[in-house]
Amino acid sequence: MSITRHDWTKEEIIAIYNKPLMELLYEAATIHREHHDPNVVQISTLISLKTGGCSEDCGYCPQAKRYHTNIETNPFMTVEDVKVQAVKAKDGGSSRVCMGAAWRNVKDGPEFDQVLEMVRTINKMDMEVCCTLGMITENQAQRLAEAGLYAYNHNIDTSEEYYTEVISTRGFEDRLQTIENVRKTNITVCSGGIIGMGESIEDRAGMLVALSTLDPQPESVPINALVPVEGTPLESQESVEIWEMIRMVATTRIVMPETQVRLSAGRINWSREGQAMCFFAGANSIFSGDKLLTTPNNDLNEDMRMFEILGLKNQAPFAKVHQRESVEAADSKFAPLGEKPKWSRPGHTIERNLEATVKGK
Ligand code: SAM
Ligand code: DTB
Ligand code: SF4
Repeated sequence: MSITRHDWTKEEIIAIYNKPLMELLYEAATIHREHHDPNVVQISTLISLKTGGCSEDCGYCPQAKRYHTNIETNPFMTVEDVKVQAVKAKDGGSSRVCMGAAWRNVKDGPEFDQVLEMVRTINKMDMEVCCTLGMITENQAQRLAEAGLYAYNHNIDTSEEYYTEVISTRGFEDRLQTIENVRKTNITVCSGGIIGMGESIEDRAGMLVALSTLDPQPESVPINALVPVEGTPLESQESVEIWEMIRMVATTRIVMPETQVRLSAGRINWSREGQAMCFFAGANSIFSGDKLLTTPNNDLNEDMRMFEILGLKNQAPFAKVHQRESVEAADSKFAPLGEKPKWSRPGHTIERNLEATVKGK
C-alpha cells in the first residue's frame, strides 16, 4: 500500500509527470485502486448563487467585472430556488452541491446568513454541501461548519511563481490563509487549480508541491482546464490537449493517493475515450449539469451514457465519512478515549450514511 507523503519535491513531481505515458498510467492506476474503488465516481453539481460583477482581476475568470464578458448575471439566489436546483441535482445522481459566489471574500451580513440557511437546507436533504465564496475568516468557516458544510472550495490555481502572472488583487499567501482557516474546522478542504493558462510543466509541478505538502492534504482536488472566455486576458489561450490533462490527473493521483481528484472545467471538450483515460489515471469525481458557473458543461444524459458504457457507479453522499467511520469503529479499541474522529460531522451518523445507497447508474 502506497503511503501519503508530504515532502514531495518539484523535481520528483516533474519526473513523474514526464514518465512514458503507459508507465505513468500504470503507476497512477495501481495507487488509485489501493485507495479507491476504481468503478465509483463522485458527482457534484454547481449552483451559482451570485454571478458576475466581481471586483478581482483573476485573468481566467468571466465573472470579473473589469473584463466586460458576455455573461448572464443574476441577483443573489433565494433559499427556495437553491432547494429546487438541489432536488434536481440529487435526482440526477449528484451527491454534492457546490454553491459559488463571485465574491473576493465573504462579508458578514444578510447574504452570508442566507448562505448559512442554504447550507442547512441542503444538509437536511442528505447531500454533501460545498461552498466557494472567496476568502473566509476562521470565524466564518466555523459558522459554515456549524451549519453543516461538508467542503469548502478555494483553489490555489497555479504555482506560487506563476500566480502573479494571472492574478494581482490577492496573493498566493491569502489563498493559503483561507485554506488554513477552513482546516481549523471540521469542513473538508477542496483545493486545486487550472492548467492551460500558459504555465510551464514546472508550474504545474509547483502547484502540486503546494497542495501535496499540506498536512493533511486536501480531501478533494479539482483539476480545471482553462475555458478561454472572450473578454478575459486569457481569451486567446490555446486549449490544453487531453494528454496534458491525463498526465496532470495521473501525477495528482500519485502524489495525493487519498484525495478525490475532480475533472472540472474543460471536460465538455473531451471525448468519452479521453475521459475514460482520466478515470483510469485516477480521476474519481466530475461536475455534472448543463452549466458550470457561467460556461456550458456536458449533457447529463451523455454523462449517464458514459457511466453505463464504462460500468461506472456514482458515489453515495457521505460515502467517505462512512468508510472512515467503519475503519475507526474497527480500530476503536486502540483509539484514545473521547477523541472525536477527524471525519465526524454534526448531524451525520453511521446509520444515516448506511441508508444512502449507491445508485446503479
Ligand atoms: N470567487 C470565488 C473564488 O475565487 O474563490 C469562487 C468562484 S471561482 C469562479 C472558483 C474557481 O473556478 C477559480 O478559482 C478557478 O480555479 C476556476 N475557474 C474560474 N474560471 C475558470 C475558467 N475560465 N476556466 C477554468 N477554471 C476556471
Ligand atoms: C473548480 O475548481 N471549478 C469549478 C468550481 N471549482 C467552483 C468552477 C469552474 C468554473 C469554470 C468557468 C465558469 O463556468 O464560469
Ligand atoms: Fe472573482 Fe472568484 Fe472570478 Fe476571481 S475567480 S474574478 S475572485 S469570481
